[in-house]
Amino acid sequence: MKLYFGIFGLIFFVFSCTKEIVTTPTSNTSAGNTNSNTSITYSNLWIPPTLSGTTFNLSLDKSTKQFFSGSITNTYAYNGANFWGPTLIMNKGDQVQINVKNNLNETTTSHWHGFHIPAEMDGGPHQEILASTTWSPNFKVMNNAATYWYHPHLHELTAKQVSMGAGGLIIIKDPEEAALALPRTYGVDDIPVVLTSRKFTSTNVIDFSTAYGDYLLTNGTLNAQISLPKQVVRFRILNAEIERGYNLGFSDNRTFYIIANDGGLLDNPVPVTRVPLVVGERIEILLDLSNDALGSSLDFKAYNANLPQGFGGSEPAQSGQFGSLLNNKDFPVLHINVAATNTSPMLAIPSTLVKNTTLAATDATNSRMLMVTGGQPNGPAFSFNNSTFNHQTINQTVKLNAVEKWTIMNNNVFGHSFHIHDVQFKILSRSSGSVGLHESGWKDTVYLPVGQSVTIIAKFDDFASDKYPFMYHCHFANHEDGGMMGQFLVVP
Ligand SMILES: [Cu+2]
Repeated sequence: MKLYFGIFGLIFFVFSCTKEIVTTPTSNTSAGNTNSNTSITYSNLWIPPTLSGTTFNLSLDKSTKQFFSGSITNTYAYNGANFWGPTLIMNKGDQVQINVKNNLNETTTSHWHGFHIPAEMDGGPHQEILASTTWSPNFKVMNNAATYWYHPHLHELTAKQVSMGAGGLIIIKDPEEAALALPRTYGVDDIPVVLTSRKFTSTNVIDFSTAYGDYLLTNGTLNAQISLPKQVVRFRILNAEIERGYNLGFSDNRTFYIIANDGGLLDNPVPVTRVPLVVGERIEILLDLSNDALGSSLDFKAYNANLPQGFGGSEPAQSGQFGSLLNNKDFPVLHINVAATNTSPMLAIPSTLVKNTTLAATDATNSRMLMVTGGQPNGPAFSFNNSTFNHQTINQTVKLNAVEKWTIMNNNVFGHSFHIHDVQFKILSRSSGSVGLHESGWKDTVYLPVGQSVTIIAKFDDFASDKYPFMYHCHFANHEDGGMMGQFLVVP
């Protein structure tokens, strides 16, 4: 049996490695400074087009992308993209309308991840968009300037539709952010970096039944490279994976600066050389290229080898449901070529950003506890408090304007990524003893390591309804589809 799997694994590995990647005509070949023994053919990073204003028209369509030589790959994408969708740019305070046309032949939904909006506009599992119909939510943009995203959230089809490519970024702008000396020329010194990986069958069909991909897609681009000006640049990074976490850094181990978490800018830039990013989380970073030589290159990398058990993608297997060619190894996510400084360069890291209000444990008016359950071999799927998601079951009821502490305990078998709709929260404490400076800002998604608990605090203001619930769930789409999700009402 062992021999059989060994041979099978070897055949799978050799086969998978022989996929010939199709590159864009403008690509060039260069040896990255961490790949001196192998020459990688890069493709230019796809920068999603932008939509702005107060009316946004999205259509979710079947599409295709030529990832590899041979068969073209069927995908889902918004507005005619090959994979993924346009970046929506919104201003805080605007009343916006979004028209989402579903051109698939299956139901979908469209969730505005991180947004503080009424539950009936949230695009969760209850706001179904049937095939060939259009859903038109209308809401006021109340969130801080930061990077958010939209993606399907239909129960039991989220993993499939996200794996097929459905998703997009949302950038919110506000006056506080605009007043700071930060790079903000989209695609020039303000770069979207969406990380996800996919597994493909022998005929280049996306396999949406697995937790981990064999091939990294950065904005949907295989082996992505970008030319960046010799100055301070900003990355808006989203982990749009199914389960994989990332431990991000640069190939020369340089210091970079975290300036924003999921829901807004931090008080001050946080210098780091590595940062973990689990599924659904976003960070914005500043990368200082002003001292790099013109024409030099470096890699933005996932330092994913030898991470703790329970971190998504740390499993050693190279194939099978929880294996992939990228598991438990370091790999590049974006090759950077240093180009000429542009006309209005930012050349310094600001010392301060914004003054955030905060929530302290003493502000809490109520506490509740969630336990990660299930997920044992041959047992029921992962859940919270032994309650599998059911559309008709309200799991929690929160009073409007309550400030609540939620402790999520994970004395279970694997790590998770915990997301709450409606609110931005602060992480109060981790049982491991420390909340990282890199996660000290407003959050809507938090890493839940195995064997640990995390306590968060949030105010549930503005939107009460005795009819429309919000979701809380694991953001591993396969866990969420399996029922690791609950719903709460905010009541007057
Ligand atoms: Cu999970």
